[in-house]
Parts: sequence; C-alpha cells; structure tokens
Amino acid sequence: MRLATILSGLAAAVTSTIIAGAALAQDGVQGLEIVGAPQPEHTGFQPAATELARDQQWLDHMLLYLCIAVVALVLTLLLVVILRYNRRANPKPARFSHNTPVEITWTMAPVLILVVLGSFSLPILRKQQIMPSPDVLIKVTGNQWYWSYEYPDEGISFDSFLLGKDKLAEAGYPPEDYLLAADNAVVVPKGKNVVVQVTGADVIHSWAVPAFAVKQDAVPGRIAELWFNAEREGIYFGQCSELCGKDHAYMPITVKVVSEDVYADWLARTKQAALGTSAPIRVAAGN
Ligand SMILES: [Cu+2]
Repeated sequence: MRLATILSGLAAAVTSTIIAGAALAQDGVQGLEIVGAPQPEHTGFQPAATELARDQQWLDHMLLYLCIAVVALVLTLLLVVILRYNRRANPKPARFSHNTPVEITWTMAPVLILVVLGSFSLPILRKQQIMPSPDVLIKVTGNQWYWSYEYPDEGISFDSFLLGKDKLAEAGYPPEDYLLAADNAVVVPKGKNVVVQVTGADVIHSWAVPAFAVKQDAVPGRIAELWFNAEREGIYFGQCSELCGKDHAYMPITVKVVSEDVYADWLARTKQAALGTSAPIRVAAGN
C-alpha cells in the first residue's frame, strides 16, 4: 500500500514534469495542464487529485454496487411472489400471520447493511473533518460575488473574480473555461497539507473543488475548515456551491497546484506584486 502510493506518486511526478514541460513549450495556461474541470456530457467524477477524493469515489462506487445488490434482491422477491403466488397459480392462500425466522431476517439484514455502510463511510468522513497540521494555511472569504483569499502566515491577500470572456485568451485559458477561470488563482504546492479556513462576508457561500473532494459552506460569523493534499500538479476548477444571490454563477474558484520551487517563487513575487494580486506562476522557475 505504502510502496504503491510512493510509486504512483513518483509516476505522477514524472508525468506531470513531462506534461508541464510540454505545456510550457506550447505556452499553455502558464505551463500547467487543466486537470480538474467538468467535461461536456460527462456524468462521472472529475479525476481524483487527493486521497480524500479517491476515498470518496471508492465509497460512491461501493455504495452503488450495494444498491444494485439490494435492488436485484427486492426485484427477484417481487417476481417470485407475482409468479408463484398469484391467484391462478396459488388459488388457496396461506392464512398464517407470523413467521419469526422471516421477521428476524428482514430486520437484521437492513441493520447489517447499515452497519456496513457506516463502517466504511464514517472513517472517510472523519478523515475529511480532522485537520492535519497545515503546511499552508489559507483563509477564504465568500463575498457577493467573488472570493477573497488570504495567506495569513505569508502576509498576502487578494480578491478573485470571474475572468470575462474577453480576458480568457490573454490569461491562457480556452473559451470553454468561461465561468470556471478566475483572474487571481489560489496557488498551492503539490504534496503539502493545505488547510483552508472558510467564512462568508455577507450571505452563505460554499467553497468547493470537486477534484479535491472538498466543499464547505462559508457562513458569515463562523469559521469552518477543510483540508486537502493535492497529488498532481495542474489547474483545478470549482464553483460557489451555495445559492448566494443573482451572480452566484459568476464566482468561480481556480486552484493551481505547482511544485514547491514554483510555489516559493510565486510566493516571493506575489509579496512584491501590487497589493491584492496573485502573481502569475512561472512553471520553469528554478531551471
Ligand atoms: Cu454562491
């Protein structure tokens, strides 16, 4: 398990380096591949970029199989009753009203199913809710209708607005990324524990990034926390996920996961950049 994780991490590192190099050559979105984005006509999950997301998707699939099994059992029982005990096939119905073994079975089976469900889902929920010690701490505030980000340990903060259709190309995004791309992106290092404190300034918003399996309501007057550790470099999109007024659909979330060197370089340049802006990242930094 450990070895597999290390190996897959290594493989991911190698591929992401290759991809980053290739994307840089084509002058992609600042040299980063867009990984976490919704796809037209797709209904499945976005690629899991964190352990939490892998857990969540595994649980979802497991539950689906369990549901299929229950549906199959109930349908089979229904069919048996319809075919074997209809008036023609069984003109003289049984008159008994109690059967203790059957009653015990149909009480215990659902209880067992619930215990199985709980024993798999509660540890996953717990993992989401217990914050690790943060390598990077970010405070997010939802506003009508944009996000404010603050890195309290670094003394930087900026607001993040929707990128207009006319600004997408300039920032390196394809036209499909309208409503997903934001002007000032959140930048985090790969493989580090990022703890995000979420609050709201006016009404309730919700900070959500599907590929990280994180979603947290931003409630005015309260601070809630979420965490993630992104395993793959790239660009990840999210959206406000709590109806917050007329421009709810226009406050996207853009997270760029980069290597530690690129993150340090971005941090240094953001500290020097104009107040309230997130500096563009330089994927080739350090080379
Ligand atoms: Cu909203």
